[in-house]
Amino acid sequence: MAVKTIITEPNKLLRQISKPVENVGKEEQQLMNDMLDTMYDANGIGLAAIQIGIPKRIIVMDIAKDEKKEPRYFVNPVIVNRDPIKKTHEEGCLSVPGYYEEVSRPTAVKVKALNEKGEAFEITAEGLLAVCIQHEMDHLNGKLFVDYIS
Ligand code: GNR
Ligand code: NI
Repeated sequence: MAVKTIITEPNKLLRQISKPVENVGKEEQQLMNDMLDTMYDANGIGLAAIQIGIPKRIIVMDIAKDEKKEPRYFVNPVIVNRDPIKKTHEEGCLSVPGYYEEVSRPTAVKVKALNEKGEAFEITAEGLLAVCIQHEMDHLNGKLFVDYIS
C-alpha cells in the first residue's frame, strides 16, 4: 500500500506529454498498484501516472460504486473510434481541486490498450467510463478539463 501525493495546479508536470511504456514489467505493475492506492485514497474514479509525477502513458480507473472494487488498467491507450454524438457531463479533477464544470465529449469511444499484464485488449466505453477514459487520456497529453472552458 503506497499512497502517493497527487500533483495539483499550477504545476508544469501536468502539461508534460507522457511517454509510451515499452514493456509492462514489475516496475510498471508496482506503479499501477501505487496509482490505485492513491486513487482510492482520494475517492477518485481514475488516475493518470503523471498526476503522481510519472510521465508514462498509464491510467488506472474504477467506476464501480460502493466497496465492490473493479480496477481497470490502460497502458499506452489509443482511441480508435469516436461516436460522432457528443454529450456534456460534469467533470472534476483531483489535480484541479474545487472546480467542477460541464465538458462536452463523444458519448462513446473505442479504445485499444494493454492491460496490467501487458496483454492487448479493446473496449468500447460508454457513459461514465467513456467520460473518464477521455479525461485520463487528456492527462497523458498534458491537457486538463479546465482547458475546454474559456
Ligand atoms: O475522480 C474523478 N472523477 C471524475 C468525474 C467526472 C469526470 C472525470 C473524473 S476523473 C476524476 C479523477 C481525476 O482527476 N482523474 O484524472
Ligand atoms: Ni483528472
